[in-house]
Amino acid sequence: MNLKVVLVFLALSLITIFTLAYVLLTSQGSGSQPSRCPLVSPSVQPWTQPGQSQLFADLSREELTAVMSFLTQQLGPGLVDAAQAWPSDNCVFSVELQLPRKAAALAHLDRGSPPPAREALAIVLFGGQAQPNVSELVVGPLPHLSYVRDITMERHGGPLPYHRRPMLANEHAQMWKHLKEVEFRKAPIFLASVFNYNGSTLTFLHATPRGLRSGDRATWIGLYHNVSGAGIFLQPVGLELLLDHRALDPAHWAVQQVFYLGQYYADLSQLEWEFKAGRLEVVRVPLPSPNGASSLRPRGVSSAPLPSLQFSPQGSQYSVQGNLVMSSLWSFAFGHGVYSGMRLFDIRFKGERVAYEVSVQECLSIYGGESPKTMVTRYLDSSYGLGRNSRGLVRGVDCPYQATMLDINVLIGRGTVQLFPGAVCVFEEAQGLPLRRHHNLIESRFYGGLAGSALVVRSVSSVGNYDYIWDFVLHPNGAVEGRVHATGYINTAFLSGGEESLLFGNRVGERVLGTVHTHAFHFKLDLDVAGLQNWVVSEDVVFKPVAAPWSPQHQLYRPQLTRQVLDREDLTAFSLGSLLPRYLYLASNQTNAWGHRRGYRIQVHSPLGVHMPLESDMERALSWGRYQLAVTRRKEEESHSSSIYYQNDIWTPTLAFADFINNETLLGEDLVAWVTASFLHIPHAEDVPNTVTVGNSVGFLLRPYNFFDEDPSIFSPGSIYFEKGQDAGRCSVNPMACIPHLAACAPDLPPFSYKDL
Ligand SMILES: [Cu+2]
Repeated sequence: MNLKVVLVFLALSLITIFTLAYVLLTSQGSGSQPSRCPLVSPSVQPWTQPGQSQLFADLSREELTAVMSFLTQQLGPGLVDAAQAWPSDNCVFSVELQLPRKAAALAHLDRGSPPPAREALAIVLFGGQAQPNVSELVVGPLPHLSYVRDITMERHGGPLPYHRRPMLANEHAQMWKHLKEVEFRKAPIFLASVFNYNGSTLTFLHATPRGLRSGDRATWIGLYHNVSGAGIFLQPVGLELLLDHRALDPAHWAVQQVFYLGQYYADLSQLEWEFKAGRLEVVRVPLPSPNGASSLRPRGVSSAPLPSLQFSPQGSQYSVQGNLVMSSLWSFAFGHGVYSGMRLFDIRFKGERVAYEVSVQECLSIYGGESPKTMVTRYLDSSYGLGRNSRGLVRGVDCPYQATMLDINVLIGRGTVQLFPGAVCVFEEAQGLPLRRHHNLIESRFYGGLAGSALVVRSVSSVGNYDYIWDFVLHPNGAVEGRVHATGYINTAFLSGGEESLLFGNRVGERVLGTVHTHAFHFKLDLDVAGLQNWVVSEDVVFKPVAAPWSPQHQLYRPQLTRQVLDREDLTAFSLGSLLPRYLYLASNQTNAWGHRRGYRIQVHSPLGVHMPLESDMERALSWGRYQLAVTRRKEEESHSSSIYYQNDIWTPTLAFADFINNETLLGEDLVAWVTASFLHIPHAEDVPNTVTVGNSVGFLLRPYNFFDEDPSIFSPGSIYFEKGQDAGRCSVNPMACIPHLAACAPDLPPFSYKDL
């Protein structure tokens, strides 16, 4: 090869190298698109491994539909779709998963037995029978249905009287129709002049329970101004009516009482008559503006920057397969009861089960006020349906933008399946706080730490005015947290101006009283601490005087442990306001490397709650609220602490929680801890338009206590350690130093879509 050819070749090579370098350098410049990060939002995988259990998975659309058609066949031609049914009809009100018995579930999960039959629980309203009743039917086995078993008697100790039934859409709609078409016609001038009523500007809210004794179905109904796009809850007009709708034939319904500005009247005709005669004191309430106090439309600058985003440059560290969520540390199955809402099963840390079930049982609020609707209100939201009232969550607001969104199918109140797209979200929560850290300043210099990051599963129940955000949070140190935040609209009453009004809350609008109420939440924590056999242990400390051994004339007070095994249920029922032992844990008979019983500690995160006085005739139905914490022996017949039938008959509970506590031995038994978290809410100006989540959160924490031999988070990926003399800025030394390189890519965010309004 001659020199010329070599030079030309060299020149061409140099040009190519420079061109390539130029292209590469400029493509990383500020004006160009950065490259895409690896996949960051794991999509939901369908079931692929047949060995994995579906025991706790909610019924699928196909399963719900199959159960519905099977029941339609079995129950005969008289069955009406619940969406069209009248109280005098027979209809299937709801279908959901019938949870398997624990023994059968564990035999399958732990010992390879065949899975228990997958079954559905149907609640059927038999309004068309000679003795109208509610029946609970177990239907199975899925997918090839062959039997229907009536479990009403075994579960409730007798038939369920029909007056305890939940509300059908038609009954609800007919109540309003009755008011509009029968009652309002008795006072056209009063309604038009005082409330600007034009036929569509008023709407209604119910108080529950519906009456004053068992068998009643008479509801106090409050009227509110209804303006498109604004929450009605802050717009009471001051008029309330008591409608008796006990008769199965609405033709026999009647308004029994009318309340207006502190006075009770026989009916609206009387009010109209007094008004026309000029004898009625009134407060005219103008129609609220659509952009008024109760509107959530943004006010102020609209072009403000969006809140900061959290994203995982290396992709999310968890996966979701059907209803199974797995990370390198945790695995659990989740479900979403149509009534009871969020629940987790078979929660395992590094493959070892720590809890069989962690679930919400009830969500109660008790109101006080001058108006009859307010003073009788005790909402038990499980009867309205914590799952039924969930809806799609909004990316970037309700959950971090990159969360995995999961759909829910429910069958309730109508004969067809409803899909709530994205009503549950799973995400990693970067907590902006080290889980642990230490900067060693004494002797050798080093730093070790781990950023706090937890796996969260969330859903939100929008039950009428309020929104309850339910979170179960799994931390890298083996802790399991449950928490609920309350937000949404407060309930209000018309501010009559009477002297006593302010005994029931704060004024939050021109004629609006934010009414005092309690929030109480009940959780079931079926822990299995290193097996089923557990003990309850309390530990605390007392100061004991001791003469200093080396100088006996000096007395020291030194703290010393007290340890006690609480062996009976009566000792583990801690009433509201009583002192909880500072440490209370469930222990196994297994020991850790240091000879201590492996345990999980229970902490209740709640201010001092408020409970209904024991003298109240409704207290027994709410008796779980007596205890901030109670540990009982686990029994299948003590699966739930509340019942959906209490809302419409709160006076005769069939299975009161207080009866679970009957001094049985707790030594080496399968135990359930029941936690009440609650707070008092005195609404104030800043609850308008919505209560904020800040400060309105309660819950519990389950923490390992000698369960491990050391803090297991030392094995967590992402642990940081560097020491003096090392270059902490080098990626090979400190993984945190790799972040700028990893984060040079743009996260491949899912598109925003929302289809659940
Ligand atoms: Cu509240």
